[in-house]
Amino acid sequence: MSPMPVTNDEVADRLREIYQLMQLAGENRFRAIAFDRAAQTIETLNDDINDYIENDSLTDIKGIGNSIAEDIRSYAETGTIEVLEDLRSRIPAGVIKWLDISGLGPKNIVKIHNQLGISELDELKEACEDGRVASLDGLGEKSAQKILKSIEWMQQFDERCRLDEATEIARPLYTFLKELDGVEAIEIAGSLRRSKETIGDVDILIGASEEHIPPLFDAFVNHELVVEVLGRGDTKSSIRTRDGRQVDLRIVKPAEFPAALMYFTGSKEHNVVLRQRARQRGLSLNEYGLFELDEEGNTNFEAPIDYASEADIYQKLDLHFIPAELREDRGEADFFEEYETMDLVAEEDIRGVVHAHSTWSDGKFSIRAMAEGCMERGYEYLALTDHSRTAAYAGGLSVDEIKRQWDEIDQLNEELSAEGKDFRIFKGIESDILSDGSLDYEDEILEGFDLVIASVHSSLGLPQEKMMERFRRAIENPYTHMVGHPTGRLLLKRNGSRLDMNRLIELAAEHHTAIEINANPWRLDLDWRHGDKAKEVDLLSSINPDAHSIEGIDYIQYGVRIARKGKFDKGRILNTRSADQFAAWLKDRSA
Ligand code: DGT
Ligand code: CA
Ligand code: CA
Ligand code: ZN
Repeated sequence: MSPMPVTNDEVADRLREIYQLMQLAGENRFRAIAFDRAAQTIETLNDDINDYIENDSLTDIKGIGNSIAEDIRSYAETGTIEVLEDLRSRIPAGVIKWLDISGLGPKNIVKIHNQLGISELDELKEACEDGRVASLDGLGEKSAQKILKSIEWMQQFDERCRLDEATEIARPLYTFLKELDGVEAIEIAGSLRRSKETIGDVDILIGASEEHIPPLFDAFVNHELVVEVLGRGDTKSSIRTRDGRQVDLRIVKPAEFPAALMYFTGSKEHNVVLRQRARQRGLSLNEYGLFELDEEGNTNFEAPIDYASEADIYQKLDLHFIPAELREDRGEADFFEEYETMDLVAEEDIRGVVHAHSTWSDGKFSIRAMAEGCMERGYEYLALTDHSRTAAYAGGLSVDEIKRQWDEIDQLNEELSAEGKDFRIFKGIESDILSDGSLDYEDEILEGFDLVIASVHSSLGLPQEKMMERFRRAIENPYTHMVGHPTGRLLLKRNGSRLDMNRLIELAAEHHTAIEINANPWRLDLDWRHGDKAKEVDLLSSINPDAHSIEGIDYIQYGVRIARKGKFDKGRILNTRSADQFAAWLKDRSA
């Protein structure tokens, strides 16, 4: 049979399902993990998986051995994988959801499922309430209550939250803890420090000497935001905040702080690479520090290596300092072995606000007010991009309204200059990409804009081929400067369109069209996982707040974090340029 085209994401999803089911089936842990690893690799692959299938070169992909390669081929040829079908026939789908219950491991899941014959979340809840779970060997009433509580939290809140939500939760706790007696060092760690687009729990790390530890934990668990103490130990306490989020606080000796920070920043995969590098150098790296290995290859805690910072530890591993955003085991160790810096874009590099809406469409403020909001924040220009006419639900502009808006912008620019303000407003539009890939106005109108952002706002669910065709036409349109929020995803709410992102990025780069990094924390789209491809083809981007209000301008901070994670240097981010340079690029993109 000849293979059917599949998407990278589809293949990754199937492999991850195998991983989850294998855990529940009690299969060999390492075999299960291999599927998870393969899923991760394929999710971030720079090329189309179909090419590997056609060329019979799947095993060239790191982490894909013969057996998983065979599974992928079988999926492309038959739409199914034998091992997956076998697992599915043995384990009901409902039980997979149980893996998300904190404090309930695969072994107990299987025990409950087998002995009580239940597989739905609601059935599990009932069994916790009526004593059936408590009656099982090795579980008991306490476990049942714990599971029940976790299910209730899970049903009330998503398991993960957005980057902005986690930032807002961490900030008051961090500020509060920082001022307490005995705190010698404090940092946010975990996925929040790594700027992931969604966060499981917030991790905070403190360096303090022993006598300060108990009062610090007391202060933490009694903070006004805390509604539940999940655990309290000698080195770690976990709490639940009002918003239902978990925060872990760990306190270590000040001397151990850099190593602990490195460890608890993760990612786990990055840590694995660092530990391997340590071993290759006769050293042992763990959360307590860096030590020599003894003759048997065990950590010699009597022989610690001196360090004063994370940078010192990296140096002992023959690496330059790796920014936290990049610690995902995506080639960062190889890069920083050779180079000192990736020159990642920083918040203070951003000079202009690109992609904002006003009351002309669905924004909350006038153009003047938005411009003032930009100036207050120190920005030098605003590229206003209200919605186009097809986006009627969002107050999209008719041709007549566009002409009037242009007059208003001309007048505002004159006023600002008369007031002695060095600020410029560009005439932009966020044009819908229609179903056939054309933009929303005739060329004569499109020509009149300084900036055209082309975005999809309808029929997001078309088949991949149709979506790609729409984007191809939009990208090839000479009036399109930039693609807006390419996938249209809403984090934790709605999946994005099915796209071949690698191809889309190549197309955009070929046509000198930029793809924005939409900084709205619901979107963060372009996804940072495409950063390697973007870097490879020199894709230009712009960190765009998609602001519908003055406060919305501040979303730029999240976009910068994602851009850094996506390996963008300042040179590839258009709104780091001056107003004149930005204007010059809008006029002639190949220059
Ligand atoms: P999250 O909370 O799901 O968004 O992701 P993280 O990365 O914050 O994960 P979390 O909170 O479980 O742990 C924080 C960091 O601590 C993690 O990135 C690496 C480190 N860590 C935690 N548990 C382990 C472990 O079992 N093994 C290793 N190697 N590292 C761990
Ligand atoms: Ca975490
Ligand atoms: Ca944690
Ligand atoms: Zn939009």
